[in-house]
Amino acid sequence: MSPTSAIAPPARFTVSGDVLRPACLAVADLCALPLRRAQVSFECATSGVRHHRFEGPLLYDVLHTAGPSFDPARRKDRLRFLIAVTGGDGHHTVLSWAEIDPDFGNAPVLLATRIDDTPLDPHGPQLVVPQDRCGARHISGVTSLRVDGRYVSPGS
Ligand SMILES: Nc1nc2c(c(=O)[nH]1)N[C@H]1C(S)=C(S)[C@@H](COP(=O)(O)O)O[C@H]1N2
Ligand SMILES: [Mo]
Repeated sequence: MSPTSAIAPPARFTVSGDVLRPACLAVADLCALPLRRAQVSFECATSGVRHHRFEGPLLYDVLHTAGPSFDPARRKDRLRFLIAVTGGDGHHTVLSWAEIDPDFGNAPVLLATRIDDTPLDPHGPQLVVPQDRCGARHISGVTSLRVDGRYVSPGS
């Protein structure tokens, strides 16, 4: 094995859907945004209580950079937007835009670039939802962030 073959290429992930600037990014691209740290504990249904330290930008900042296609002047217009986050193994979750928007839930959800001081470049970023008691939304190896603004009440 040559010395370089042990170095995995950086994983890439997409930011797509109802955004003005869709992108295919690497973890290194996230480091251009302001980075936050979070120390989290969560309970896994199968492996018990886990503790991790994460670093990365706010998910809000990542998606705001992509430019969700709502009317920024109308707060109500943001309420129909969802964010689908998917890992390379198909594990996924959906958040609402309002959950992370500073005008609404303002949850400090991160898209981590490091876990426990280990860079996530070869694996892809990890979703970090510090307020969650359960670990299931801490999706590792994120391959896709999809913004979807089609959610309106039936009949509206
Ligand atoms: N991609 C991916 N991320 C995932 C999961 C998964 O199955 N796939 N399981 C989740 C669950 S249920 C838990 S409890 C945590 C466990 O994280 P840890 O083993 O790194 O502590 O990862 C979460 N992230
Ligand atoms: Mo879990």
